[in-house]
Amino acid sequence: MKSLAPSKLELDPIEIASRDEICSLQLNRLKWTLNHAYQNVEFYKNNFDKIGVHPTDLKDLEDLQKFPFTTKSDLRDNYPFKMFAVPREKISRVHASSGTTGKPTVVGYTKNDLEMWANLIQRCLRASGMRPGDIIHNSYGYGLFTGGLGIHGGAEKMGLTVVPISGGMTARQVQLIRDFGARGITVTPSYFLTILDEFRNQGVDPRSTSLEVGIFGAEPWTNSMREEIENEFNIHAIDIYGLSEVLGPGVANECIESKDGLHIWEDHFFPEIIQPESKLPLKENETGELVFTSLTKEGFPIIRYRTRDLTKLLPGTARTMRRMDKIAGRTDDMIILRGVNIFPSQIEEQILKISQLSPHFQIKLSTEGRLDKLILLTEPHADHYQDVWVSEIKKKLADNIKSHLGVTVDVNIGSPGSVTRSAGKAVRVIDLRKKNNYS
Ligand code: DLL
Repeated sequence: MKSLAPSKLELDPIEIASRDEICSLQLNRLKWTLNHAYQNVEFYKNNFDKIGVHPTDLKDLEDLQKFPFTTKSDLRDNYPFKMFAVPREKISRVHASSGTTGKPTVVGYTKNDLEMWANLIQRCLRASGMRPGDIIHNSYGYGLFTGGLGIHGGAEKMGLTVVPISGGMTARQVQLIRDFGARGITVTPSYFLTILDEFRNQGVDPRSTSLEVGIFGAEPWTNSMREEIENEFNIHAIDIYGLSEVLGPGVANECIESKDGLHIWEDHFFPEIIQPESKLPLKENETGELVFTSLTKEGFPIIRYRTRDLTKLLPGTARTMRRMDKIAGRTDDMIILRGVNIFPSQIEEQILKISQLSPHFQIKLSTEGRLDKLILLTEPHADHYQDVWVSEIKKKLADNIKSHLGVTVDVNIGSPGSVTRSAGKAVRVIDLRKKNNYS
């Protein structure tokens, strides 16, 4: 595959500035943010006062550790608009995360915030190999979810031609990718696999399209999945990360020339990694929960937000800004099966080692007697389907999971197409033990 990396001249100078320059910008912006939040959001004022910290206590970047964390339930308690730091009339747009339980989390953006978001998406698209004039097929959902409109704003600003198709209507997705000749696609990796199936259903070789780059995020995906997608489609598969509470897509992005983790746009977000139980800070290269503080947001500043995402911080490579490793999973996605901790991404890796199996899967947890049970639903590739080897493959996958993850699971191989598909984020785990579903 040819190199699509931008030249140094195309980058924002801060992307490759010295660490000193980045840190000094962060310190100034952090001071501004703490003050802005304290003066304008009652929640932050009360939260800081409760433990006796004041924005003026921040003298260097480490001092941020003195300030309290913010959690999802804090945002819910302040539903809908109480976390806004500007009068409601200054908020140009709201987004909300659906949330499987209780109230959604509402976030708001001023005109300047939307401008900053568009600039960062532009940075992400450029790092992913897109160039002004390209066509981008945007299959992230439009609406309250930040994926569709977030990408859209930055793509237009960059001078791309945007196809705002959103999720769903899979046959139409294939038709428009082919008819319009998109160079890039933005979509969840699981929905992209569904699009891949549709190419095959229509008898079209997925390697024959104009697509060169896929920018995948909104859910965890492994490097094994990258390999699978890059081989099947002959494209570059690039990771984009973000969350509504901090921005939406565009908090961090991989660079096409290195594909070695996601560079965090540190001029706008300050990352920390903490040990989730003790909440103590961890060092570079130590895996824990990712925590973010915004540095420039006006409408919805966020201080030390506990994302629940598990990763580690790494030094810069293609950019001087630090990287985060691919997300291993979420603290609330972790399955504890008979005392063993498992993430769906570890199961994904084992499935992808077996060439006859498709990458679609779902995990069902139930209780049998006193024991918890994990049933793994998978399916073969349509063109590999032969009854004769199903029991052999079942055993192979169960054995691999047992030896790599240390748990016994029941593997169920259905017919091709039997695993439920989604047009956005995949629902990987159905937990019947607690009688509620989460993804
Ligand atoms: O998913 C924003 C987004 C849209 C990101 C499109 C990338 C592309 P939320 O719905 O608030 O926002 O969900 C945020 O999704 O805390 C992670 O658990 C997960 N997530 C997002 N990107 C990635 C990624 C959007 N690249 C939550 N890898 C986050 C793994 C991701 N997980």
